[in-house]
Amino acid sequence: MNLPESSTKSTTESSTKSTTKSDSLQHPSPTLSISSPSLHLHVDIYKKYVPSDTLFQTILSKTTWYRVKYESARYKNQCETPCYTNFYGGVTSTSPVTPYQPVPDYLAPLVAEVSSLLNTPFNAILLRLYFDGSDNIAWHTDGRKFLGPTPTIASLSFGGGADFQLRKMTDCWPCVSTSAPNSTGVRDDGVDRSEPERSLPVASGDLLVMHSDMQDHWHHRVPSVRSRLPRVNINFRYILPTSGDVGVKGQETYYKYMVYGDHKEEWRGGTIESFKYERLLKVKGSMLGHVGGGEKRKSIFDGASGGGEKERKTTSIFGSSAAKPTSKASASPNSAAPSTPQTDENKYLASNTTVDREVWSDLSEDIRNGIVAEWLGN
Ligand SMILES: O=C(O)CCC(=O)C(=O)O
Repeated sequence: MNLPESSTKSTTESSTKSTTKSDSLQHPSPTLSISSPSLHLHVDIYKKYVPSDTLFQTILSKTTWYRVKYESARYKNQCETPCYTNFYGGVTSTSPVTPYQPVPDYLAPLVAEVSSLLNTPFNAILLRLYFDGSDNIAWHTDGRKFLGPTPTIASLSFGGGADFQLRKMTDCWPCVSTSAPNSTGVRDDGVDRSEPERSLPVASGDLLVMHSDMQDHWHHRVPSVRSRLPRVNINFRYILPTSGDVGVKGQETYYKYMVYGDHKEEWRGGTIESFKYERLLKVKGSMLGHVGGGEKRKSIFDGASGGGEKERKTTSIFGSSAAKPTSKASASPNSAAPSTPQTDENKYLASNTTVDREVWSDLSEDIRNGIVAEWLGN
């Protein structure tokens, strides 16, 4: 899980700080640059990009958090995101997406600063609160058509440290099945096992930037870890204004999966459940340092709280309009494109035309696995 020397350029000298920037934020050169065109791996890390934790404290005190729930209309069960989230911005404040949350004042200077640093006018800001070590985000790619083919994704961490993990994919999407390896040792789940996973530790104030074509070749995740202190991640993305309806739909997807889930009307009406950090501390604070348990609670199906909550049964968020196979062997082997690996996930998607691929790819691997397993009758 270490970076190869050949693909890693480390810059340890202190960087030149711009005199035209605000006091709280500086414009350094990357502390670490990983640039490997052959591996399609392009990551820059700016250690301590935000040197003080004043902004972290402001975010904790001001941000409203959602634990997004997706309900299955058919089975009346629900799944939840594995961390607390919110989303600001989008293509434009006058876009058809309503209600629209503008970037709040306390984040606007940061967005301007990171945009200036990376020469990208970030307009879609994803916030995540990993309250304790149980909270996580599963393997995924941030690649979406409406972000363009080589999106620059900036990821700023505050609070507890984390391992930002990367795995190389032969097929970034889809990526779920577990069929046997072929003669070259590559499984058709799309994971390239000939390349070791990478793990990049990120600490409070660190800015990690992924760029070039890596979203087409690498998944990333932040796994559960025992006893992690509260951690906030701000993810900066740029929805191309030229992406038209696809961009608007993408923006809606972000709002759905970061803010209101299947409860848009409650959100509009102001009655959807939301959380302030203070309240979470009161309700869950005493559990800090005692929950987590990494592997034990890695599944999103374990529920939102640090313990005590009953396990939830999870079923398809799409209402399972796909025809279930009568047996695994009979699951329409020719229904996907010839070049598409015949994974269970592909079979599910091939027989379920109502699933929006963009929405599907925004789901975490745990959720997708659960849906496919349910469809298979496991
Ligand atoms: O928390 C992190 O560092 C990563 C967040 C992430 O991967 C995402 O928002 O897509």
